[in-house]
Amino acid sequence: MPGEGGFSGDAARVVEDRENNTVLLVVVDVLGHGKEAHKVAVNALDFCEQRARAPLPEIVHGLHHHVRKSVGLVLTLCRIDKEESLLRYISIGDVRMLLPKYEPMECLRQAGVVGYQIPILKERSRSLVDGDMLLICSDGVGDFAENLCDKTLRGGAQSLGRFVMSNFAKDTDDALCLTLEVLP
Ligand SMILES: [Mn+2]
Repeated sequence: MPGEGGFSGDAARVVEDRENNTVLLVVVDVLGHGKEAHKVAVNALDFCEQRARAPLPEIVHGLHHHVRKSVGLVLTLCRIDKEESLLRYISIGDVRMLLPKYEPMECLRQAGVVGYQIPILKERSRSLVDGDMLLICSDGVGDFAENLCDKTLRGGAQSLGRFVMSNFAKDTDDALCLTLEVLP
């Protein structure tokens, strides 16, 4: 968000586990803005990275207790199993995850704020195919789904991320878009 000295309460991390052939993706949006929110966001990502091999509900539960005394956050946490070509995820609050390409879908989110109140966590899954694109966006990114076309999707994950951020990032909130492409 402009005027926060470049500090963002939105943050993402990708943790690759070569031994298990999995990738953990974390996107958090901490309530509030600026330096303080950024500190909590980095702390939350570190927490998730340190537990990268734990079951997803366990990570979210642990994080809920970990940030309880600071400020709340919303998140999408997912793990991709490359061997099974499977995406497992938990999404709490307003961090959208979309797979716009084959069998387009928006992943289900549960209401709640990690650190304040979380629901009974439901891990969901969906299989991935080669060429699949995945976007995980904070609510600082406006609605772009209708503007995704073959052309924007063909350019790969980086150009898709750039397209979304340059056209749909709001200047009233922090904004983050993590994009991923499944390569054969
Ligand atoms: Mn936000």
